[in-house]
Amino acid sequence: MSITIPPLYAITDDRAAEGHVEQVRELVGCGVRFVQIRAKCSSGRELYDIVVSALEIARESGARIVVNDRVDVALASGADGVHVGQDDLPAGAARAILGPDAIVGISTHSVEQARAAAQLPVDYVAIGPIFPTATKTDADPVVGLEGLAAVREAVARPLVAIGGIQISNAAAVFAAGADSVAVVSGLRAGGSLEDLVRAYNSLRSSRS
Ligand code: TZP
Ligand code: MG
Repeated sequence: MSITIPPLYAITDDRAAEGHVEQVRELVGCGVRFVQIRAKCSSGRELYDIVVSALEIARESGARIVVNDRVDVALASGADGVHVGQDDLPAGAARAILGPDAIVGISTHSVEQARAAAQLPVDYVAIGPIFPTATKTDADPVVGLEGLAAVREAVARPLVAIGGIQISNAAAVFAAGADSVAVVSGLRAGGSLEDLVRAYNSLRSSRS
């Protein structure tokens, strides 16, 4: 239960023109080393097939793949781990199912939730939305940079910030204490994906 998450944590997007496997291929090819497959519109069978194919791609470069929501699919596919929300299987149950070597991450939306999550057998705590986001239609209220800093004070676990993060505001997110930024739209703004990935990954090392 001690992993190093790279500064950039990419999440696949149901709305993208390319499917999830193609997104993983592109992301990994451009240097991303940690990807969450978030396929809210896929059936269990479809998600399983996506994750198996994504793992074949990721293994070539040592990138890690975690599955959003579905502990069963993570186990069956041999994924690196799972990311659970407040309404999914409890993190302790996910850990019991996946074992000590799997990555288990959890979404939180307040200081209280983050503090509680840090007591669970998780590898990282995610907090958000930091900024307004159109990606998650049922997103909780915005936490802001102040909320992120308060969570940083309260939580010693690796901290992943999510929600509305773009390359233009990511430096402020790292400065507020995030170890990693989880990004959906902020990787799809056009231009060179490789340059963008490099830019996100260089921000944490340059944080003051
Ligand atoms: N959880 C909190 S905000 C969010 C999720 C899955 C969406 C993040 O998407 P974007 O496009 O990076 O704002
Ligand atoms: Mg969930």
